Amino acid sequence: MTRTGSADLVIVANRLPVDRVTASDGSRQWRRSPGGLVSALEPVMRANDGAWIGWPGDAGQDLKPFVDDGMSLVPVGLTADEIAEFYEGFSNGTLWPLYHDVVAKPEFHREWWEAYVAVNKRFAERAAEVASKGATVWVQDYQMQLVPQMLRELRPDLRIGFYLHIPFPPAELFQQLPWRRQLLEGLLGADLVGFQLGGAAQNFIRLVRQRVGHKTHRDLVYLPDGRMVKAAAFPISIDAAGFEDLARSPAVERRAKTIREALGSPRKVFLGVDRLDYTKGIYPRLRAFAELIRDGHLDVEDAVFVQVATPSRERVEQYRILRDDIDRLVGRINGDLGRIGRPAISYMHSSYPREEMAALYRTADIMVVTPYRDGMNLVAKEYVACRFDNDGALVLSEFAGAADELRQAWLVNPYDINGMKAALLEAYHAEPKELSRRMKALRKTVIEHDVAKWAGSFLAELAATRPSHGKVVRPARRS
Ligand code: GDG
Repeated sequence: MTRTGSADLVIVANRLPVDRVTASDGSRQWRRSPGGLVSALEPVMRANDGAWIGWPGDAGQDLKPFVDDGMSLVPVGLTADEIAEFYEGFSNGTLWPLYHDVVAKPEFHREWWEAYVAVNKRFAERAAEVASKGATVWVQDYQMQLVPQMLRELRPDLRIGFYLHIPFPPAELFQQLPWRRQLLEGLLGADLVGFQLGGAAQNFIRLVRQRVGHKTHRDLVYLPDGRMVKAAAFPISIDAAGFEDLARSPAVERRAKTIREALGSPRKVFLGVDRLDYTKGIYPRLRAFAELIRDGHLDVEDAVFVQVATPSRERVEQYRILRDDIDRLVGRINGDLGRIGRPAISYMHSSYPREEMAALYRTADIMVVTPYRDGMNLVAKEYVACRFDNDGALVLSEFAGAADELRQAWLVNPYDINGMKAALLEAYHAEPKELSRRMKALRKTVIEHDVAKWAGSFLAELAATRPSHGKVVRPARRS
């Protein structure tokens, strides 16, 4: 019999919402890592004696649970081998490329799978210990797909939700996975499985019918034991008001002005902001921009492309190759097309505080978001939230989940360089009236559907899936 804990709401995610940092006096401290998920869940966590289970981000330590700023945090340690096999291996070398249209080739290794099973088990056991009787547990993302089933076996009294932040692939691709059935069964441990888009939920339902043989009807799976599992779309969003407030602050406004001057006060600034990831389509977007200069449609005196690529998964081979490819491309473009003090591309491989991101969004006349495949893409929504003057243009890939909602963007196919060139040029020459018409509509969507609404609707739906079962999550208290 597993001991039960006191948390009425438990979040299980690969990472804790804090980072270990070394202070100036050499002591190790926790720093809250800002992110939409944390800020959306914080109020509801406080109202429900919430606990967050996750990996602290470095090897070996098994730290005691602790309270940070009113939130109970439960660290799960990973060994160096587990980081290599569970995290860099199965999560980021197998599932990530497989779930993103095999943009890169997924690798299948049995040792990686075994590590994935072992780590998911550890997370499920921790969740079983901290959850109170009848509590709600919300499991996050592709690193944790076996947790719902493992947890249900340990604690059938719980109400369990799962949310996938990345795309869920069509059956034709998912089928490649040697452990396809185990992953589907893992997810079916949840009462509600949430996806970014309706198409992903349908892919899941179809696979469950074909591969596991359960009866399904529309968005429901009927299990032999009488339990039902619902699969539905909950498109994630951002703290839109928080971003807008930041963008309106005098410090950010001043910084945006300084950035533009430092760039040589060009007529128009193009901007890309991404984790340095092969799914994000950084390469074709820079090529499209460079060709516009080479062809004489744009001039480096008038236009500059600022690309921020945040370091990511640097120990994974494909990410190292990508970094070299982008370095080489930027070097070649600037070598061929730049003039003294006027590079065509201003490239930063670095991460910045939130204020600097807001200042960059304020500086950018044309935001370019061109992933080959993306679950949602929050950068596109953050840009829109910061454009309170109703100006600025968004060029957005059709293959980002965000394209489903942000219809008034200039939508592009990142595989079609000529199409992208035409859209970049159109956005560059767009009249203020056209920009304002589009941006107003985009802003309405982003402001009305923020991340608090996303979390609230998922939790409400989860509570409704088994109304007579378990405790009901209390809504966040308004401050
Ligand atoms: C996954 C899915 C889905 C980036 N650089 C810096 C920085 N960022 C912030 C951005 C944005 C976030 O990171 C990136 O979110 P995205 O949605 O663009 O992409 P992924 O990291 O791939 O996220 C994605 C998301 O999960 C949520 O479900 O939308 O599809 O792949 O918020 O602003 N933030 C700071 N400095 C940086 O240098 N402070």
